[in-house]
Amino acid sequence: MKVYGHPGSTCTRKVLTTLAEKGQAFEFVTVDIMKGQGRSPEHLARQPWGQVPVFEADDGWQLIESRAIIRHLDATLPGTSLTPADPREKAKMDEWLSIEQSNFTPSVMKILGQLMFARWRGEEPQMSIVEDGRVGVRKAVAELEKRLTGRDYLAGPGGGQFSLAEISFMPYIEYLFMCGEGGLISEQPNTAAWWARISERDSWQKIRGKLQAD
Ligand SMILES: N[C@@H](CCC(=O)N[C@@H](CS)C(=O)NCC(=O)O)C(=O)O
Repeated sequence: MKVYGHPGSTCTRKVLTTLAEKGQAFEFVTVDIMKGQGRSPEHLARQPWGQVPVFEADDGWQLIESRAIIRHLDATLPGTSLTPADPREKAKMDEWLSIEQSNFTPSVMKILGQLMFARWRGEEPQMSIVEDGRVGVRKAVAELEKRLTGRDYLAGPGGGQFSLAEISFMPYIEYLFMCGEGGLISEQPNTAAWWARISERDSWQKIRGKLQAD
């Protein structure tokens, strides 16, 4: 199997973390989106928006969209399940994946767009956009904080189990810390303890930190 991606891409990292959790070997094909390789005709044929990641099975079957890919990998690969078996707890996992996609990540991207990408382009960050992003992140983190009261993970019975819900949040949280906005996470005790717990996993330690393609 192959993953077309970029090591610094948040969406690629969800797929790589899932594969690391499963202990699965695969071929990584770098598509250097920083150098415009996403816009090549070959890549546009795989991903019409020119984005990464793209998953390709051994028989050539392809799948785009990071959250669809990680669900498919978890459903089909051997290894510890990253999805709760109980239907209500699975629904909770899906709820969190949706909150991450619809509420948390768009606000994080407002912050990263200014404090990371604008700076890389040599532009002054627009702090009104950053503040707007902080408001959205605080709202989502307040919900994380409530959910994580007396629990270790977002979904699963009892104190919960590490699941795709955690994997979907991790790359964005790392980038909040990298651009100096980690306080949004670390100032909330349950969320901070959860982040410490999940970010020390071997799978994440393998994936995190790398920004550039080789
Ligand atoms: N909804 C897509 C979003 C993919 C996405 O935004 N990928 C980014 C990297 S994290 C990308 O390829 N950006 C380059 C571009 O948009 O040109 C997914 O979840 O896979």
